[in-house]
Amino acid sequence: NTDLYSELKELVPEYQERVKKLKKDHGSVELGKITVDMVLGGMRGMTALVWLGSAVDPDEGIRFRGMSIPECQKKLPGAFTGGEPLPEAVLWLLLTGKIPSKAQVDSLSKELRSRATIPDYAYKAIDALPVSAHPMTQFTTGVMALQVQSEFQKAYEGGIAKARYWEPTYEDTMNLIARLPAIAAYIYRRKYKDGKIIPLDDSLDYGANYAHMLGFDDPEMLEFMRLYISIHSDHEGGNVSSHTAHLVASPLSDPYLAFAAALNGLAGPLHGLANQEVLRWIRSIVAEFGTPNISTEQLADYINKTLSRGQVVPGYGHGVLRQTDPRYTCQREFALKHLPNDPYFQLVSKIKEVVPPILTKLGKVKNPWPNVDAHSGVLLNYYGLTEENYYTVLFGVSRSFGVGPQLIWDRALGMPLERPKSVTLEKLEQLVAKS
Ligand code: AMX
Repeated sequence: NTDLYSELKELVPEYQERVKKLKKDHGSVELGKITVDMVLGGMRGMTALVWLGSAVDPDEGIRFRGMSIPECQKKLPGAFTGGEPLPEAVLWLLLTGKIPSKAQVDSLSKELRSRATIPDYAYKAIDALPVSAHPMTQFTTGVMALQVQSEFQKAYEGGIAKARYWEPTYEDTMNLIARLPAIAAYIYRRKYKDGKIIPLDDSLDYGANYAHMLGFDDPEMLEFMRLYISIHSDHEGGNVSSHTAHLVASPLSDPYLAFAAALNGLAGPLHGLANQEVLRWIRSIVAEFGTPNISTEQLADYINKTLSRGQVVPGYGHGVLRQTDPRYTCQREFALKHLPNDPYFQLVSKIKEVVPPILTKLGKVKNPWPNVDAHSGVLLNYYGLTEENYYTVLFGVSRSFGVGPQLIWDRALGMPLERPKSVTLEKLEQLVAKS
């Protein structure tokens, strides 16, 4: 079966049954304690969400439906034998839990291309903003304009039954994913190039097409883009962008509304904007010393200077991870293969040696190791995508591959409106006094 919708339709009753059984037979099983630290500490470690597509192990990092990044690289179809996983393959895997064949992936590529028509008013909505607007502001605006075509909203107004909510959610999600690259590429070309739209190439897969529409045709860049989208797709459900999408969709806001909200969370410097901050910080090091070729001592001084200004070292640390992010490692492997002599890559390698002991010495940083954002910028910079303020848009396009499938499952599984309990500070003090 090469049709993703039919494949999903077959799975829905089985998953619904599993959720029903969990609720009926085990609804009152306790999963852990809630401490004051958790309530005051951004809910770290609190098991509070179900997320089907992926899970993050603190030491081993992300697994997509149980598969590590190296396993995905081995088992998911690429554009050519031995190539990086195609984002379409990751989408199929996240949605169905099954490894797709090349024929299934090719069919999905085609389906996404066929859905990629952009209404003119979406470009006009972006044009209404000054070119100086941050690319993420322009991106959210474009996504909000696409919302006008929401199938879910139309179906809801038409009185669709609850059991069928997931069907227009699927339509919206696939349309949204399909249309993001053209919107995102338009923003890039408007802000940094001649403003002319490069049309979709019917012979290219999703990742390659996005690079092509941005204006890049080097096969190595196309391949990096496939890897980039695949590894940035999903990172379980509690991170700000994923959790935001799930929360905002929970009162039955459609996927466009939910995803635009997710993008606004991704645009925060402690989350997705960190990739922009990393390259900017690396450039500031190079500007300070006049060269990327600096000694370990010079680098340590600069890191300490950053910290003494009360700033964080961007690209280091994580809310869940406690080891080097495998998304960092696979980008490093890509760089070692394709650009081992690039001076910026060599500086990134040096930073990885010097930062962790310094952060560890602070005594408060739970994870001194690099995350995904510590690496992506130098690779993009090498291939000519040098405008770091654009980087979070690439992350945003990719994140739709993880958030979208979960929104479909949220509706298929009848997930309710999300509404945790808050307490006042006085109430918290009373509760503590009683214990
Ligand atoms: N540089 C300096 N200080 C850091 C640090 C870093 N890279 N990472 C953590 N710390 C500090 C925190 O600011 C906090 O200090 P405080 O107690 O004075 O407020 C202390 O260490 C404890 O923080 P933590 O429990 O280790 O981290 P967290 O779960 O609260 O936050 C994160 C995680 C990612 C926000 C944090 O590590 C950070 O700010 N990193 C830099 C920004 C970054 O790279 N973000 C991208 C993360 C991945 C992503 O979402 N794309």
